[in-house]
Amino acid sequence: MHTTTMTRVTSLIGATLLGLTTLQASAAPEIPPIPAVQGDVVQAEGDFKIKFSIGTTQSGAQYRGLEYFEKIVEQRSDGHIQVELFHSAQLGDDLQAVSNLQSGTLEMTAPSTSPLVGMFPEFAVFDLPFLFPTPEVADTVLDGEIGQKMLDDASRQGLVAIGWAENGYRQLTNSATPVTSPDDLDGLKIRTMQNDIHLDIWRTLGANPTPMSFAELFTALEQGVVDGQENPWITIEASKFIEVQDYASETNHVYTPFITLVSERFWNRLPAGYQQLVRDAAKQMGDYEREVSRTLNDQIKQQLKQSGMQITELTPEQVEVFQEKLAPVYDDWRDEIGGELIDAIRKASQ
Ligand code: KDG
Repeated sequence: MHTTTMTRVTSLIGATLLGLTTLQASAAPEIPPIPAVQGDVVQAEGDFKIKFSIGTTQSGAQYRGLEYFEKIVEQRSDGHIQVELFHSAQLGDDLQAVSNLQSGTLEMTAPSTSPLVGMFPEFAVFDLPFLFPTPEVADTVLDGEIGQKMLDDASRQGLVAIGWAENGYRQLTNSATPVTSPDDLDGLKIRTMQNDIHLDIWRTLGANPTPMSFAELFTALEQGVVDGQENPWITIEASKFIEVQDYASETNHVYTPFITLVSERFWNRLPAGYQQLVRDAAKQMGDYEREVSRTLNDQIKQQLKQSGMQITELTPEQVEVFQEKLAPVYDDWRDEIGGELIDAIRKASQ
């Protein structure tokens, strides 16, 4: 092929590539900027270091929240508290990070509540399917009396629970088939969090669930150990599951919160002024993280579609089929979780 056509072809390819990247770039999610720090500098004795480690990746909404937390604490302590952030389970997955807090080798983490149900059975209420009809109802419950009591009750076993943030509504993905009804799940190997209610949910729907740490999930999907998994769109995108999952169904089947935990050993060393500062910063982090999570949720779903993931948006009738099939899960767990708590949360949804 002689040169002129060569250059024309290459410039053509160049142009298309440029077009694509700008499309991708133009589709880049608009993340709410990290807010300015509110509040005065807190005067207190001593210098401290906080290592704050999470299991989700650096490009997720949760890590943005941590960056805001770091900014608040360092500015309002006038540098006397230094914060170092870790992501992608660099300092251990949810359960390892929690035990590092108990032993005092790590100062803070913010896991999902689901893997902690073994330690805090009351958290199981959050794993009940279709419990929170909207994120706002979740906020009402978590920021209200119920949420505060749960934080107080979870401040034991060497931990201090100081706030909530949002992992979000979970969506099913898999590498085998589009899923529009429970019948399509027959025999599908689905990874769940290490949580008996989630195992019950996917067994009840007819799938073949396997509990597994989040840190092992991508490799298990890549190697076909499991066919599918379920997480919020932001986590699906940030964890690059599109590389190993072709299909997704917008099930919104469970709303998972993150809980902000501090090592009690570290907490007891902090002067009261700095304890209040860390508590305030955790609240502001949670509110900002929720804003990022909700702003990104639909944008990320569109971006996954643009990038080739086949997403099924279930009709209300199709969602109802899942809800009816999962109704027995409430009977299975009512006594263990406590009917009073379930009814109180359901009341908050009315
Ligand atoms: O640290 C990340 C975890 O909290 C993890 O639980 C995320 O939702 C998650 C999952 O599927 O494990």
